[in-house]
Amino acid sequence: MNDETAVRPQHTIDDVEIQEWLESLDSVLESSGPEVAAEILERLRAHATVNGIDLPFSANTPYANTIPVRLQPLFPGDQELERRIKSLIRWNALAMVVRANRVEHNIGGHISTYASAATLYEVGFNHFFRARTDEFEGDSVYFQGHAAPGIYARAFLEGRLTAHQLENFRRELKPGGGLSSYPHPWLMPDFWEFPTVSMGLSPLMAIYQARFNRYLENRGLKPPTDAKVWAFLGDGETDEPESLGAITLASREKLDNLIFVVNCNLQRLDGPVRGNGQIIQELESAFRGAGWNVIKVLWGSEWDPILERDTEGLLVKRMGEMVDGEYQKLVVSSGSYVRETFFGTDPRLLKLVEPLPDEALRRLRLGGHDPRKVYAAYKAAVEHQGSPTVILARTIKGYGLGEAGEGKNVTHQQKKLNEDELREFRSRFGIPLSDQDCIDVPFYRPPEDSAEIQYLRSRREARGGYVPQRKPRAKPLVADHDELFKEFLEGSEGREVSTTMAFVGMLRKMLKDPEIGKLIVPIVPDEARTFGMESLFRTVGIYSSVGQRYEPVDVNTLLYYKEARDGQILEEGITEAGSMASFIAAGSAYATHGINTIPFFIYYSMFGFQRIADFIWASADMRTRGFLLGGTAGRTTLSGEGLQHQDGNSHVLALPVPNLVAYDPAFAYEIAVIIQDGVRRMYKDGESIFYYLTVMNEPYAMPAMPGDVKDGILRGMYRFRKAANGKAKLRAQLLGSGAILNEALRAQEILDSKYGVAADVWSVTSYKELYKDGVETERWNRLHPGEKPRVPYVTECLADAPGVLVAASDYLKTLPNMISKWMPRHLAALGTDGFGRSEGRSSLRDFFEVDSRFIALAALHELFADGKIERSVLDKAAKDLGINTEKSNPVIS
Ligand SMILES: Cc1ncc(C[n+]2csc(CCOP(=O)(O)OP(=O)(O)O)c2C)c(N)n1
Ligand SMILES: [Mg+2]
Repeated sequence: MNDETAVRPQHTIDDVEIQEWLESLDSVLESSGPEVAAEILERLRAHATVNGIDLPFSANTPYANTIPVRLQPLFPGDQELERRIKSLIRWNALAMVVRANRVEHNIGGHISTYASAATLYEVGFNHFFRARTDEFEGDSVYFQGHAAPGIYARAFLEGRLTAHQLENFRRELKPGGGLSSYPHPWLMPDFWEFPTVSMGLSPLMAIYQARFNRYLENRGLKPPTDAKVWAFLGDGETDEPESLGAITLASREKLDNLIFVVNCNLQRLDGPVRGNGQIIQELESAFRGAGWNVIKVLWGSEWDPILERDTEGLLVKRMGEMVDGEYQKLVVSSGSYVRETFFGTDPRLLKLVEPLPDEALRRLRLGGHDPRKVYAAYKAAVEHQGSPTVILARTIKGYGLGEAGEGKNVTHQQKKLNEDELREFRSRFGIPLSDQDCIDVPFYRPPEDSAEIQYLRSRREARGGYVPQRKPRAKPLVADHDELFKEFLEGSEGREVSTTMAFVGMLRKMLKDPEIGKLIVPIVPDEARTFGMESLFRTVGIYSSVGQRYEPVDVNTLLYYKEARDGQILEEGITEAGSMASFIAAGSAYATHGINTIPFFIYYSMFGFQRIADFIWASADMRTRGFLLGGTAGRTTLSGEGLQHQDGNSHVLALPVPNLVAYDPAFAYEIAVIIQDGVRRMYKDGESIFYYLTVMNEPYAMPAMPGDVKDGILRGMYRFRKAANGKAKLRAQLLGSGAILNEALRAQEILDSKYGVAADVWSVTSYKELYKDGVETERWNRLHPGEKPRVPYVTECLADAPGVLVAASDYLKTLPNMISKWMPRHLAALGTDGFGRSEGRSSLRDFFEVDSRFIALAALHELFADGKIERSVLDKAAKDLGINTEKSNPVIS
């Protein structure tokens, strides 16, 4: 204890004093309004700080509703009818899951997520979500994946899905079709728009979607509207780093077209989200700190009169004291327990609820289950300007399931209800089914002319139609773009350029094209200079919703950093996930906006699939179109950077994405052919595919296209250069990809000049395409044994190509190996399995054994194995080529 505190008189807080302060604030509120009250509090805070009072920082507000009763708008709907409709949806959603699991044990499905979120969705459906129409672009709604049964159940009442389809929930392969477990546009392309079930992706995608909507407006590609992006998330989901990872972008960009609704049922799959804390308060401070408008919807209307009686603020204080684990327990407890545990801490609190019987205490609703509170929050959110809004709505997981799981830790997995539980649920929600009937859990839809169906239809009509609904509306492109790409087929006339430079040249030209120029969306995560794209800064500008408020430091240079409201480049900063979310928004605009934007997302190739593969998977599901470009690709082509940067994996990681077309091109003309064809397939023919191309930074002369090899380029391989001496006795076929094709060409010379081996060199542009063709051919032959067998393309290519086979790429050996079974002879596969190294290109290629010497040696070894050359020739070759046969194994060293 220091002297100062020793002499200071001890002063305990006096309730009377507090009361006086509160009363005077109330009177200011009444006489002068909230702005003046806020100003006074702000001044008090400043005064306190100046006088040395160390006020702890808190971004939190009390554990109370953000919107006070006096500011609550009137509920505009027929509350009773809406309750009945919601009850029917609850029943049918439950029926879907229960029935599905009766027929097929373990087929899964979730009851409790929708049960907790029903009011949050129904208020949205009846009063807010606007459909996409010819006149209005519509709102974009990201539904929580596990709430899908509720969304289907509503579509059933709307007459959009049949009982047969509901019956086949999670049984998509049943005759007549079924319903996918979660929102998958790939599987239900007329219904779902946004894949959300991999948790954490949808909040980030929604933020970038809202931002992209503004981008389209600021660039004049669509008129400004007040369309909203709604994202519904679970409170547990917010633990995914992606969920909150971009919230500052949303506030920085003032995305008041974005609304998050976090269903705070305080539980996730295993148990409480924050048993020992308060997830709502935690989220509030994170979002408020990030500049969001936060609306807490914690307490239902039944609490209002009690709160009104509490003139001392004791109840709100008590509400803020409980941790979530305790709250969860209260939910499943009796009224007397609530009285004792919650109110019993202070006689004054007990007095507040004295008039209420225990049953009433048990039935005190939470805010997220009260349509009036939810409506008030949504209305405030859509009217709010200048920042995005998050609604933190308190609910009960498994609401209405009673003994079958309400609020219990096991509720997430609950898929079966016994007869009593079904009857209880039926009674609680007033479903007109008899005791006997309800145990069969039939789907129930009232007649078309019932008040419920009429009301539901009229509400949707007023909002423009049904949601969700996916309706691609963009008109196909018409031009063939031959002229645009022609110059790139001609080669660089000896000038050394990298494939990245060649691509950037094409991008520059595409940006000027009258048809597609405006539609191109270049996306970079702080890597434009790496790829030599800085010239685009000046020509098309970097998108900034506020333009450029400063004079750039390099304004006097030709390529200065130009930001503009109508800038075309999305310079995302260091966020591959965010950039990918922009890619998804731009690549799906043909469906969401009816605009054929063509995204080109170029990034450091190692930080693509390796880091954000799940977003790539989601974009595939969403039928996103566009081009992903893995820059600085190739494990030995990217020199210096080492283990973390050198990518020898991405083409393997691209394999599992079914609708992704992947290429590892070597030359500019290959890229031109691939991109031109890609634009045609995606934007003219409307194929639901997207592209992955690796581009590299090794400069070399780009040859002209050797004849018409377009078909081969697209199908995955073509003969680039024949052997000079086709009559030689010793023959080889060398397959190279990307920058390693040049090594194969050098090996061709070595083999010819030193060992009399005549080799043809093939450019393999896509092992994935060759593989797809191979497995597809095999399958067709298997299923059509009576017909003339088809031949895999790779077999066809090599059928008349004599000699041993060697393939080399800058990626794992598994790529050539996976197609070797369709080759006429044994294949020696060279590749870059292992960890990269900080080194120069030639040392790296020596280390990974993929340079021209190793390719030549591999060919000689194959010839030796075939008995075509002597062992001594092979040994001497290793020596002459300077190959250390005892060197370390790159795969595991
Ligand atoms: C990335 C990812 N990890 C795990 C899961 C599996 N999973 C599905 S729902 C769930 C719990 C969800 O809790 P919460 O977000 O709070 O939603 P609630 O159902 O409570 O509304 C988990 C772990 C998933 N779908 N996605
Ligand atoms: Mg939850």
